[in-house]
Amino acid sequence: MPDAGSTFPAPDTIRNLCLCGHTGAGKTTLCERLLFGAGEIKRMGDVESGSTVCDFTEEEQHHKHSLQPAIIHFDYEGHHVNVIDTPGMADFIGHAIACFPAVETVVIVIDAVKGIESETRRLMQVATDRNLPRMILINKIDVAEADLGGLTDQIRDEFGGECLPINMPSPDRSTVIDVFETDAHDETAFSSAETAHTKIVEQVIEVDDDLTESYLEAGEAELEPQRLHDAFEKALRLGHLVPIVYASAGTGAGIPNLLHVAASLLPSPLEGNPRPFVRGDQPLHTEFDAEKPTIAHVFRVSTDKHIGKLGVFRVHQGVVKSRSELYMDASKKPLRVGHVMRLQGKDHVECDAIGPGEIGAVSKLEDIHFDGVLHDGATPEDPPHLVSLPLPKPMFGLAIELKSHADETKFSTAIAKLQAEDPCFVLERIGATKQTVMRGLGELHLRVILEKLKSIYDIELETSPPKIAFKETITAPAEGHHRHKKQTGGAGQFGEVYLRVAPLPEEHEEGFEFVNATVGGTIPRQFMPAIEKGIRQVLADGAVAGYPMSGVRVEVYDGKHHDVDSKEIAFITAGKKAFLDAVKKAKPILLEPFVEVTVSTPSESMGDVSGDIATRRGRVSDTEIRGNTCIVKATAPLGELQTYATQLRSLTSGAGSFTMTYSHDEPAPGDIQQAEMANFSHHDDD
Ligand SMILES: Nc1nc2c(ncn2[C@@H]2O[C@H](COP(=O)(O)OP(=O)(O)OP(=O)(O)O)[C@@H](O)[C@H]2O)c(=O)[nH]1
Ligand SMILES: [Mg+2]
Repeated sequence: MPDAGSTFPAPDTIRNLCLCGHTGAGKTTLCERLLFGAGEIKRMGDVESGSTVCDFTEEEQHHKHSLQPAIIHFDYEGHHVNVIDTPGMADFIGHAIACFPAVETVVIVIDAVKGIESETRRLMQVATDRNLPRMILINKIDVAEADLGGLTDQIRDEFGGECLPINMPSPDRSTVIDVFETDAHDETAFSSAETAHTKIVEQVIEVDDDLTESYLEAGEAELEPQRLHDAFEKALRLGHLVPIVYASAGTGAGIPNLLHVAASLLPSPLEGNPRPFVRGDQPLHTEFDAEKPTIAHVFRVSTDKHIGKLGVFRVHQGVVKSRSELYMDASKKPLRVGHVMRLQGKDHVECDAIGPGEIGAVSKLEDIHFDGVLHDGATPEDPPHLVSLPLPKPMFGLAIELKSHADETKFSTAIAKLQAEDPCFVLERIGATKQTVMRGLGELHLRVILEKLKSIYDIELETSPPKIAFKETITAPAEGHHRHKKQTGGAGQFGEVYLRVAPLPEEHEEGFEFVNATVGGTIPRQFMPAIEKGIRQVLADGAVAGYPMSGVRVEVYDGKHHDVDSKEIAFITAGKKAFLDAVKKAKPILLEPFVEVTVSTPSESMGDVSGDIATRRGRVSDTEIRGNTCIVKATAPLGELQTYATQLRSLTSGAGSFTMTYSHDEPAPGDIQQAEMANFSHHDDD
């Protein structure tokens, strides 16, 4: 219950949902319609003129696509509804997935004309894996060529018979007819309202034995609406039902029904599935109770031009109050929460408190970060955590250099901000190639980052395809030996090491194992860390071509020491050289990274695209034609794809796009390995 001075909605009146789906399905336009329908805005903006509430950044208005999540809220039928509009382009899909922990329902929006697309599938899968209730929204029903009946069948074929319409478009598609709550007999655009009603009721009651029994005995008339409602929530929670709804953000058809479904039918926080919180390795059950200690998960960090860093969170327990103190993860430093606020696109509405089950934001907290948990600090050693969602791993890289070195400090501040905002953007210094590389999910992703660096931070970069970061490994067991002896003036250095190396399986987590198998104190225990240190230096710097080495087990089995001359430094050198000696005989090879690429191309270019992938040592694993678009899936060496963006543009007259994620490592072609190894020389340092 709200305490004196703080007002927030009761958890059973809150609904949180996110709209996600393939780019262009109409999510941002739908949000505009929802706000308009709920009376929050007086005029509807549109994506073309850049006047929507959700696509409010300069980059979004320029590209006419959402590039980051936007949060809106409205009240409807006595309920407080939060909706997250997410970007649908594959390059920015990490942002969409990152919002899943904040909502009870994932609404997958499908374009009625284009049908099921690549991101539709991906998002359905992630939401299912995460055990989140799903709803499918078929948008653009106004478009005459849309085959609504055909698409509905296809959805049921592909995603399962649990996908069932809870409303149906009218024959002229200007409105929709509810078929779940009312036993309608109106005419519909396809199939019939009666059949749809029977199907949905029968699907829902299956989750409740008593309800099934009374239905079989007395028919629908005896079903109490509340019990049917509870069964509906349960069916959603279990994934036994995925409701399908129809709408047109363009004409407004189906929007009143969608508002009603969102506000009153979809699960409240109390009716949703519990999130996988843990404390240490124990599951932690959170309760939407304002009196309990605060647990709020930060699912997004953004930078606002006027108020700076903004942490957006979802409260899973307790309350986040203005002017309070909270802790972030295991940090012992208290965070002073200034004002908390609710978000409406770019606007912030300040309030006293964000209650349990709600979504809110806090500004000016430098220490807040993505995927962190805000809590009251009662158990600092064992703070609550949310099991992280697997986000796509960024693999598309660009080597960068600052045009002006005067920008260096400015650049590191800007990059830190961009990284905090974007869970799928990384900047890394690759020791082996001495390059600084930025990585993202695709070419457009990095292009937008370069645009932001220029427009917001006034920084310009030179970019080039990065050199490939190979990895070294061994493929056979071998033995190595080194006796290090040095006499410089008075004190000498002495250490002797015998060791064996063997390849480790690819799945090995660290990729390195060090075992002391000496007996009888031939090498005193205190020198083992020095030997390991020497070996780790080789692992980091490379043994045969200057790339980091992994996948090696090392067993030190014999050696000699000297009471006076054996020092740490002597065993570091002996370990290093014995290891190098062994690696030379252990059939060392270079591995190159392979990625999984998903290319979307107009169907007529499919042959060219597949042929081109083959010339890049790629293997096509799947091709699928959807309307005029073809999706080609392949695995290929990352090194062959560095300039792929340009090539794909020319193959498809600019219409193709692709994304890639890390797949696995494979031995590099022999000629490349030989050239890399021939170019490498050790700088001896003893
Ligand atoms: N005919 C018609 N056009 C629509 C409808 N909804 C959206 N559009 C148009 O479809 C295009 C894409 O709409 P958006 O709302 O930007 O789509 P989105 O899903 O937000 O796209 P991303 O932000 O890229 O993920 C725009 O030109 C809209 O005007 C609809 O119901 N009917
Ligand atoms: Mg959008």
